[in-house]
Amino acid sequence: MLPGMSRRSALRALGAVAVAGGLFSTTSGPVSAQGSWKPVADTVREEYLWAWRHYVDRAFGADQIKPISGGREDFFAEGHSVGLSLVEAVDTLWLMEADDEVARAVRWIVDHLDFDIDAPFQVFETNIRMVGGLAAAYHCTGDSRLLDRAEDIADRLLPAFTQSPTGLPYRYVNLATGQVSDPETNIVEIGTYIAEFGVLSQWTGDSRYYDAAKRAMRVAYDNRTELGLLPHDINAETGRWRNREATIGPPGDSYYEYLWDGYRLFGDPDLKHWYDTLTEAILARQAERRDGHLWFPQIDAFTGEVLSREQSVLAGFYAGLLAESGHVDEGRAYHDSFSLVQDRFGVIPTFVDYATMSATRVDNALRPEFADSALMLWLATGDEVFRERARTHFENMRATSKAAFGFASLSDVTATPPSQEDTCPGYWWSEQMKYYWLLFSDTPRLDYRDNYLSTEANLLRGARR
Ligand code: IFL
Repeated sequence: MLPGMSRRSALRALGAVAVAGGLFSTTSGPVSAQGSWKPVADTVREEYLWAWRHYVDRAFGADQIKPISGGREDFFAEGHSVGLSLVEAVDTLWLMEADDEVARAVRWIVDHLDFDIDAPFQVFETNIRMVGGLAAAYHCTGDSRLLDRAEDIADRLLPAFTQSPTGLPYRYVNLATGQVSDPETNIVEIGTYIAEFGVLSQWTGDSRYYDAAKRAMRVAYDNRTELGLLPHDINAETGRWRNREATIGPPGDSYYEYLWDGYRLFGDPDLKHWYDTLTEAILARQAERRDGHLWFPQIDAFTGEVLSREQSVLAGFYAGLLAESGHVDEGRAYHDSFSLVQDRFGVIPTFVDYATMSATRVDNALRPEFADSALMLWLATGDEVFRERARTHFENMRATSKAAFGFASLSDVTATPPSQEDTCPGYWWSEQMKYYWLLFSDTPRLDYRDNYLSTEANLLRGARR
């Protein structure tokens, strides 16, 4: 059932109890009246536009604003900001119907964005953030100048693929010269292109993007171990594995995500077959139940031996991916596990060891994955518990990360109060605030039946203009 289609007569409200530091955990609360999510949506929008105004005033055109000092910082290359945060923000602003701000951002892109930069850019990050951000901006606004920019930057990334003997992309490419560097890569950085490159191929009629993305994914798949698993590190020049460890967290996560997404977007049966084969192996070999809770330890891809029971906060996305791809029970169970962590800490630490339920890395760089999978599970099931959990995630972020000029990463979620860092990653503008907005607003600008959000939450299908 798609929740955007049929409103429930009654919605369960968040039942909130305080945990350490005055934060909240999600409990099943009483049933409240229809429409109770609208104030939450309004608050999400207010907070987003508050942060946006600070970015416009203090850091417009910079990759990132420093939310505590109000300074600016580059992300891809020192001295070469490319407006990352505003590129990430366009489709979110558009979904929130902040049309003057969309126009402001588009004007900056058209007048100032220039990719002729003599510096190495990380191919994976540039794709998911810049190609994806510009493609989503085009999808939402229909302004063909944005598509031209997306094509320009994708063309500058292509040498990473075409100069590689295997088709696995190098990690870096110089945007001005096309010089490639660093073949020591991983399956995320070779396999997270097909959504952005695929829509570009679709929209421009140029198949080079799709073909390059798919070829790289195939190389990794063809090298799977006898257990049907993928180690996460690979050499782009030789196509050989560089390690033995399999993980559904980084740097493995979005390789699996894009197999499914490529199938969903383009109907390619190869991608579905690869996804199904690998997922079957992951569920059979890697899934572990502990005290009734589902987890995915790191294992040896050749023997199946458990190597580590640390769980990255980023692995939380996998709950949503499982649900989207038909494994709803497993997706729900994995989200339940992360919900326990959220309830324990308020804000999920970067790493927890689920065997001891302790934080093994106590920071959190405004990570959005728990909210991402809450949205995907809500779309798949219509169960209000996922909106409740996402609201807890939002309220706890608001309580801990809000700073003078924006929202800040946390250096220690276990401190009272949690300590902040003077940085706000670009994905904050694209991811969690958009997930919350889509969960709570019932916006007419999204087709809730048929849409697609990339790994960076760039909207590449489903905008209703
Ligand atoms: O860039 C973000 C994106 O979701 C991704 N990896 C990590 C980031 C957010 O945590 O694919």
